Amino acid sequence: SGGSAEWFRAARFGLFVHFGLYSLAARHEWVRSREAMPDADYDRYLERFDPDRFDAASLARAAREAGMRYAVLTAKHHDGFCLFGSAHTDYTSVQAVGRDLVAEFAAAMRAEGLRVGLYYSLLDWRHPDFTIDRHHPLRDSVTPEEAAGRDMARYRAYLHEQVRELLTGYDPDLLFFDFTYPEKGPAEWGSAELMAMVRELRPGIVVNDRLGIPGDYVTPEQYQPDAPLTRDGAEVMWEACHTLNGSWGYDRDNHDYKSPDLLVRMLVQSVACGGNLLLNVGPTGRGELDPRAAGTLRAIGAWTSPHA
Ligand code: FUL
Repeated sequence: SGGSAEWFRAARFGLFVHFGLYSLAARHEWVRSREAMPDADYDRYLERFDPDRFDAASLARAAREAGMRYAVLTAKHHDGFCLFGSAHTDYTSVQAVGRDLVAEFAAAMRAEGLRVGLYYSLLDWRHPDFTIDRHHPLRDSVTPEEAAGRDMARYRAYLHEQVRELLTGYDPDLLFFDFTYPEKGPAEWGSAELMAMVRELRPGIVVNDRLGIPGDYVTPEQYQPDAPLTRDGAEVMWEACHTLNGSWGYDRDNHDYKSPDLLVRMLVQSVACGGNLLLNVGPTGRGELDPRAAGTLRAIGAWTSPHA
């Protein structure tokens, strides 16, 4: 950590943005795995992908007016689709629609004075070398021969090269890796080497703890700590991430929203316990905040900056 992470400790409140092809399905960001969709089925969303209402400037304004000081965008979620231009895959928003959404996002957030974070999924349900695992959508239909042809070392190289692209292309202030599970540990991701590369290319960057090795802060998910968090007796930086309605990706028919009042109390409790709150929105398939999400951010802003 060190002094360069001070902005993070002081920031208190950030916006998480889950946006990708799954936003078009409008039910859950895990839709591909949950419904065991083969590539051809999931490609329907790619064919229709047109984020004509993804307006990073208005997203940035909404975040600032809610009292947020940083924002984290899913540069690549588990489905493998990238919102940035990559020399290592065509499976990107740049190839699909000629738009680098990570670049748009980073510029817009900085213009509003917010720090820029990028979420990058370690899981990749599209990459041909990603090892079959219990979350993979094709887990039941892949033959042993196909699985045997997969080379995790090649995937690892891809992962490292893409993180390098994010670091050198967008100068993020924070990286949110996601995630490590018991049967796929730091060895699968080359976590130690990856972390060393990150620190070398961007000293002072803030990195979360989901590479399976210690990072700069810990990430309770959908769980609200009610006391400072400690590791080996010492307080650690933390950030609780929460959805508005239980889904990270846009979920059209889910009306189970947390009230602004509850969210403000969660923010207060995070601050009181020395942590941050990273509050998620899932823009629609066209890229805009739906009225419920936008209204929630405005209502929180009325509390954080009542005279704005
Ligand atoms: C989890 C992911 O599997 C969810 O889709 C979401 O991105 C959440 C923040 O992290 O581990």
